[in-house]
Amino acid sequence: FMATRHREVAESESPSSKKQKSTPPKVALITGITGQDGSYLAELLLSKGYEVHGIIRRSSSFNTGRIEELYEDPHVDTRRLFLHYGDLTDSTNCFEIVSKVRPDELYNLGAQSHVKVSFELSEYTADADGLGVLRLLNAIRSAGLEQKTRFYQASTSELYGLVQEVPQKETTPFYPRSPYAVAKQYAYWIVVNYREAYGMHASNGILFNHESPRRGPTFVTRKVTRAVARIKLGKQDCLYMGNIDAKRDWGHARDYVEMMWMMMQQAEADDYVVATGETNTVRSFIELAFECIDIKILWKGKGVDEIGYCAARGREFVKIDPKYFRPTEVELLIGDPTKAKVKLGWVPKTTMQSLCKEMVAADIRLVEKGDYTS
Ligand code: NDP
Ligand code: GDR
Repeated sequence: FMATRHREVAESESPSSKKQKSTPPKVALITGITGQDGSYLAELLLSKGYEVHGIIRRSSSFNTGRIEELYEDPHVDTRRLFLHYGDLTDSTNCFEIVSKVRPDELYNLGAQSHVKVSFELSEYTADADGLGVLRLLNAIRSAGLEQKTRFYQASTSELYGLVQEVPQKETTPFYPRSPYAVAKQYAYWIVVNYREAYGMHASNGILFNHESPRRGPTFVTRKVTRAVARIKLGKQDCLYMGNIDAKRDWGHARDYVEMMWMMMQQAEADDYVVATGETNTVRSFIELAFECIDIKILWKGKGVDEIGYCAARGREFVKIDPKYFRPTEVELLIGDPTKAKVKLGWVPKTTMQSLCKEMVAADIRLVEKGDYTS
């Protein structure tokens, strides 16, 4: 049903291509609108009065669950959300959408975003996450929009990879540790290069990990909170994990998309770290999530034999499965968001504790409803 509706949307004419009335709304184009960040950003921009265009991929099953609430009937004249089929690996498609939509702001959030998967899909990841950015920048130029369209690139703390300096800030050298991060390094520099070469308003948001109840279920936080919910409701016995000693600077996706928008409102394009400035181990996130369902996790054993158990319940809940280890790991991420604080007024609003509680509660509701797909 949604797929049919999307086709109608993609083929219909949008207000930006019609004759404008009085003050036209700002027009934004979001790649990756069906993802975690894309859905929060679309909500934010719609709430600010933008006309929002999103690129969605053709899929054999629905991939629009996160933006279902925002969907508007294509036959309603006042609608402000428009969806287009597209893919960052298709240059012609990128050009056609950019030249048709003529966005004031283009947010490039689309990517094969899973670090572990990038070791298996290395070439595809390079194409979509690296060259995809070049395709969009060239589309803006070819459409003659380089002085109109502002560009946001979803850069990442994964660029820092092997620790060179802590906390990590805009000037910290990059040392990418995965095909994903290497592709994102190309993306980062092509954005800087087009800014310098062609005077484009193109910015990199170097965002540290950010999570939410909408986080994909194979990323670590959501994998844990979903498992905790399923264990509480008797749908799962044990949680199998990879490297639980990795440390991450976790924030909330809803807070972070505001910073994307803030970067685009600055007179000058620039690159910013967005982070909370606090770091925690995967192990402590697991402990916190289990605490939400009154299970105190203790640890015994070492390495792949380590086990998380609860003495009071006399049961084991967490085990290590080396299949989740990565060929090269990023052990420690902790960001210094001083520049974003000073120039953008960034204040991280959500602690890891409240984020974890919110995610566990949301997953319990989903499991209670019998929803295993989200
Ligand atoms: P998600 O994985 O949730 O969403 C990725 C989005 O990209 C989805 O909409 C996906 O579509 C789309 N996509 C994937 N491949 C392509 C392609 N070839 N062409 C067009 N679209 C594609 O990621 P997040 O929302 O978490 O992250 C958003 C961006 O920010 C990504 O670029 C990610 O690498 C980056 N980032 C994320 C961080 C985080 O902690 N979340 C931190 C730093 C950077 P579909 O739904 O069809 O799969
Ligand atoms: P990351 O996120 O690789 O930081 O990339 P992820 O949640 O996948 O991993 C975080 C850390 O947890 C360790 N880990 C596990 N990870 C997963 N997915 N599954 C497990 O079972 C598991 N066990 C331990 C990982 O080894 C890692 O150290 C995310 C993505 O959103 C990227 O797109 C983004 O650029 C970065 O965050 C910033």
